[in-house]
Amino acid sequence: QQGDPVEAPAFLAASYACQRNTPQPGHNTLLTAALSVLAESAELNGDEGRGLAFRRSEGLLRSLDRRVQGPAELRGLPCLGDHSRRVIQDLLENGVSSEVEETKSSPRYKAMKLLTGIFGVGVKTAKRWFTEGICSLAQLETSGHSLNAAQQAGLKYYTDLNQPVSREEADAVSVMVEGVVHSVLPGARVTLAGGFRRGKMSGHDVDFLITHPDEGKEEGLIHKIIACLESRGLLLYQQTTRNTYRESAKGAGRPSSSMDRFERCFSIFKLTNDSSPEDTRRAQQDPERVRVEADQTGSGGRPWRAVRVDLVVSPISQFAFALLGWTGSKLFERETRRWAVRERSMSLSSHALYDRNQERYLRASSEEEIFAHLGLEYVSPTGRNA
Ligand code: TTP
Ligand code: MN
Ligand code: MN
Ligand code: MN
Repeated sequence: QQGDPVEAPAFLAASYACQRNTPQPGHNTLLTAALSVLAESAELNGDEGRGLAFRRSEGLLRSLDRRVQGPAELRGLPCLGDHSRRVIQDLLENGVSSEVEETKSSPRYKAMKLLTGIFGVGVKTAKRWFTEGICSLAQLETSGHSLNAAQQAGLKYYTDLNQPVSREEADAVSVMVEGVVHSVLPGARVTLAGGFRRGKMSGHDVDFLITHPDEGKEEGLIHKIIACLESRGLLLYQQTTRNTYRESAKGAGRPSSSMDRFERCFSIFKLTNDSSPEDTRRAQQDPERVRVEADQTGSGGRPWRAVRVDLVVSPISQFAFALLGWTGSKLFERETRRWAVRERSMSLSSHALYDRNQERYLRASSEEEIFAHLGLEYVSPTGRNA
């Protein structure tokens, strides 16, 4: 039973995910998938604390550079609570965890996953519907509930939006976005953020951060981008929010607040089947030709699919913070902010870094500088898959 104690390398003993390099997909996918189910189930129950505990365990296992073969190898590792250890032990010994299997097949988990899988539907709304006995899309449609615009779009494009976006599709969307942004504001910069910047091969959406090297030129840009996308018939849905961020003498706002206040747009793009990055590039030079080429039948009987796209506009002075904040993963972000507060007395947001001891903002023009301010070793985007 008692194996030799394994000396964990320093980076494995690190208890914050932002202290570790976490590549994709990791060597323990059986374990991380199982813990992810339990985390998700807790989150869908509105139990944030419990969800976070499972996410931290999952993140730790993702960062290991080898496959765990037995429970003895877990000794000395941080982040793993009793509950997670029990689940991992089950999986290592039996190849399956009854708790995870029961969770996955529970009506509540299945219904909540289905309902929150609708764009525009959060945990609170899904919970209310589930309590009323709604467990399927058909039941929701006949329930007589009035849905807001986002939810209507979410229902309409449900199948497409729940089909993962491939790397190729993300590249095609990049070409579309770059074309539009450069036509409305020459010199503006478009950067792919989110999971694709972390090197993931698929995602639930495509995230872009947009800025301009001259501070102020980016003001009002989101509306011009949307107008142009709409005139080209590329948008199926969009909801735009204006920038409400102002630096204050009191510091970088509530440290717990994860919502930022950039000009941004949650949207659904219309991506034609034949829009490989090359084809999309050609389409912008010769729209007529592609319309003809795209006239072939795709899934669902139409020659296009719906893709979720997030567009965020940042002033250049906040760009490094915005990039760090919008690259993720969500756990990596949470952990970086938690490190900042607890270990450095700083508050980090997607806009700024505030030093509470010095009572001043710390400037940065690159992610490397932010890590340096925080006293963290730099972790490249592909290592942030916690
Ligand atoms: P997501 O697009 O939700 O996640 P992801 O790109 O990591 O993974 P997926 O493949 O499922 O799309 O979020 C990307 C980052 O954006 C995430 O680190 C958190 C950040 N973000 C904000 O900062 N504010 C917000 O309001 C939202 C929705 C996301
Ligand atoms: Mn427990
Ligand atoms: Mn994303
Ligand atoms: Mn997103």
